[in-house]
Amino acid sequence: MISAEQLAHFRENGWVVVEGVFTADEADEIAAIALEVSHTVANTRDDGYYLDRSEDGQVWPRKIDYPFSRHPAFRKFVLDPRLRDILKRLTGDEPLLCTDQIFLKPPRFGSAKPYHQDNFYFQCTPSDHVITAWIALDDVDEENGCLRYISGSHRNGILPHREMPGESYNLAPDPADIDMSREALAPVRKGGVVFHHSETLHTSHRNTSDRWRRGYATHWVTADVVSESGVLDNACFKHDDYRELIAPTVSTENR
Ligand SMILES: O=C(O)CCC(=O)C(=O)O
Repeated sequence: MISAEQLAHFRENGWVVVEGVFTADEADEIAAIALEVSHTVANTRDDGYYLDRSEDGQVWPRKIDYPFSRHPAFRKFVLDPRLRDILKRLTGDEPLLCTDQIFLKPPRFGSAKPYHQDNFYFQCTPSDHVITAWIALDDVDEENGCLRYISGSHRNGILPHREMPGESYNLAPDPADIDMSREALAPVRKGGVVFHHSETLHTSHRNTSDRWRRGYATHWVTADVVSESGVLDNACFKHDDYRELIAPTVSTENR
């Protein structure tokens, strides 16, 4: 599922696109459930969270936190062996799902996410064993807000992050500390996955298209990872039924 070239790209640049991990139909199904679930989230969050509106005036949460806990279809989707096999190739060890989020950018209104490093929040060691797998639920390109990376930034350590003016939920490094000459775009078709190292600088721009841009971000660790932030305390892999969920299904038909 992941070639030697793709592995080398990940090691060199701190990110890589792998197309076709899931089918387009599988992505469509999860995208539709994400919209249903987002209505519940929109009704239970405070105002600061509602950044995005669609043309018809509907308000959408910028993201759904912990989708793993919100719907059985999400659990099955993110623990799929096709995804876990690639993660195992990237770290050399069994991947464990730590936490997850679904980012929603409605047509023409989806807001930007500033440059940041995931491990600024997670504070995990060793950082090489912490990887984000961002699953495209729509075809994603420059227009609707694909991920953008600073290639090689995973080798330069964590930059200080500060609150963005008027956006207390977004912390970002000083733009002067970001080498924009190394910026690369990561367009991907629905069902494809973009993998990034926990210390790779990444961002996404506004959705200026008339299409949705939904992305399911899953954050993975290996068993040796420790954290100073508490992110592991309620990790998905600590749920009672996690082992059962990743167990291979044995067919009883031919017994
Ligand atoms: O989907 C986005 O725009 C942001 C994703 C992100 O920051 C992440 O997956 O770590």
